[in-house]
Amino acid sequence: MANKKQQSIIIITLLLTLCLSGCISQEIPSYPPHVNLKLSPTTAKAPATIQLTADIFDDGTQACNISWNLGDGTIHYESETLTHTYNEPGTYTISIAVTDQDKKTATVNTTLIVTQNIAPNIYIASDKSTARPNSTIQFNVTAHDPDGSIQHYHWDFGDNTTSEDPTTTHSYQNQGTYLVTQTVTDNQGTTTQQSLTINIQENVPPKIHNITCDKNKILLGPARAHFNANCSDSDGTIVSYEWDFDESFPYSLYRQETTGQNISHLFLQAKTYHITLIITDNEGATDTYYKPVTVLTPRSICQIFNETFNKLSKPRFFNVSLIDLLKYFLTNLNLPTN
Ligand SMILES: [Ca+2]
Ligand SMILES: [Ca+2]
Ligand SMILES: [Ca+2]
Repeated sequence: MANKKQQSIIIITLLLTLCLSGCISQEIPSYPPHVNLKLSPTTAKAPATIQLTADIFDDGTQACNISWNLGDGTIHYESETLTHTYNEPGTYTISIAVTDQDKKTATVNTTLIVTQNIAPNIYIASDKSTARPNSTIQFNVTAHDPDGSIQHYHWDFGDNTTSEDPTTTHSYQNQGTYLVTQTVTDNQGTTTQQSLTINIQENVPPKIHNITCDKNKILLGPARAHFNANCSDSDGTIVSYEWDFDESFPYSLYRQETTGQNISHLFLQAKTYHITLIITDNEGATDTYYKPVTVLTPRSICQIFNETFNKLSKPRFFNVSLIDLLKYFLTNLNLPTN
């Protein structure tokens, strides 16, 4: 019995050994890799920077080989993650091929749509287009991005100075014409520009061309005369006319006018008045004009005639005709001619 029992144990042991050894030597099947492909972001505007991630699962003991085709002619190897920029709008087919150690390959495709970015709209303005040196000019920009946001403002004032503020002020030191340019940049890096011109000019002083008088003959005093100042200011307006009639009497006594482009004056003395007019433009520049006006009374005319007659007649009375005498007299009167 014992021998039969021992024989049975040996047979069972052999059978188990044969069975186990057959099972171990059987080849374990290899599966191809499994790939999850992810894009971030999934939609974008050009230029679009996309992050690509491949989650790879494989039953092998060695790393898989990776081959990317990014759809715009770019081929990339090895890396499971990468970042790529698509500069042009379009529909791109992105594929990744993963091959395991057993040469089994999994290929995954996905589609990326890159749309056209819309450039920002822009409008710029200044509070003046012509200004004086060192005066302050205000600049404003209104910008809008229909499909994004404005990220950056940049002023170029044309005199090698810049500003990054949307609303700003600037002054120019020198005369000249300056091209001012604003550049706005949206969140995709697309820019839009607009320019305007600023002229910087010095103020042109006003000019008194002449002063006319309504009396072109002898003014008998007391006599009233009317004066008109012919003036201009090529780049502004004349804001004041200040007259000085060289009057020895206080103006307040006779309520005489001293301002205005057209003015009248009551002359009370027989003498030569040195009239002065000063005009001022809207920026404070002035011009001055002098006009002599001789005022004579009948008595002073006779007095001057007598003095002239005596001066001429003493040495050579008989050589001087009456016409010559009158010519000399009138010449020396210094009469107003206009
Ligand atoms: Ca495998
Ligand atoms: Ca945009
Ligand atoms: Ca002026």
